Amino acid sequence: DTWRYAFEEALEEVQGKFAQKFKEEIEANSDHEVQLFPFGTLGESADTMEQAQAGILQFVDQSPGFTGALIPEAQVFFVPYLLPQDEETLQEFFRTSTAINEMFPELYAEQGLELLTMFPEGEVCMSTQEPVHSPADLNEVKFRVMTNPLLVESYQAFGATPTPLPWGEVYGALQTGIIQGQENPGFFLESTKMYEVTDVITCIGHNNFTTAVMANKQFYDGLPEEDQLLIQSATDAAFDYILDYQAGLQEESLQNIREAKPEMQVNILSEEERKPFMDTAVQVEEAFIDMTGERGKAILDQMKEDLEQASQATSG
Ligand code: 6CS
Repeated sequence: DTWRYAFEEALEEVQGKFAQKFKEEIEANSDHEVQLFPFGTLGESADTMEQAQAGILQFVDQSPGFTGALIPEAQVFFVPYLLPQDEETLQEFFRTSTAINEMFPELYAEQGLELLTMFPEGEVCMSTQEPVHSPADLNEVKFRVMTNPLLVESYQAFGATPTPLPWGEVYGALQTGIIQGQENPGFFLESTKMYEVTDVITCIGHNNFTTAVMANKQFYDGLPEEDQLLIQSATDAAFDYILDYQAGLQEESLQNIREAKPEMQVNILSEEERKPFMDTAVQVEEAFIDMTGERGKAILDQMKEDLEQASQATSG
């Protein structure tokens, strides 16, 4: 039989690479076929999530940035400076986190989804028309964020005017001046040619783009154990593959952008310049707890514990 799998990016972008590896593993080890639906073939992220919940799709990759209404707790990934900037610690965290591997699956299950994995896609940087060296520089900047209330809080705290939009509208909105900024990991800034419609890239180390892959739960629960194990091992293989695939990708992408547009400014802010952005974390954390209550707080606390353990495991 054929399993349908949609994701939010193109085939040769990170989510597409993950999906291709997953497909390869499933097809090499079973008679099942996986049909891939890249961004744009079935609508925006909100559409593919509905299709996955309805069972029209068996698999979907949807980033927490679009899961705000469905699973508010997943917004924890938008507390600035929560995730470590050190690559090794970050990867250890995603591999071992109790919050990710035990708590989030329960929340996704309530929405009819079997959470298979979450993985990082790279450091998020801003791309804007004018240089950004402090929150004051974001004043009056209409800044596109994914459709997620906590990201709105976060960019408000950064001094901007956050404007939630689905991905498909971003390039056009920058071109026509409806917005003047957006954020994304380096590879995506390059592949989607954000440098054509913005002039400055600013990295402040505030986040790493997290995404999630899930199956329709009814479909998954109805599978024989052997197929569930097949899906688990294909997920594990794709997870390892995608972390390896990303080694050096951020720097390489920023370099390619500089080559494609030599006048592009790429600014990596200093610790001192980052400070006022870092100071907003407390306020965004509070907003997160206001939005999600006890359950959100439990996830946040667990994540902090997991991060601490990941950091200890990788520093010694
Ligand atoms: O900014 C966005 O909406 C998109 N960014 C990435 C890296 N992946 C998919 C998502 O739709």
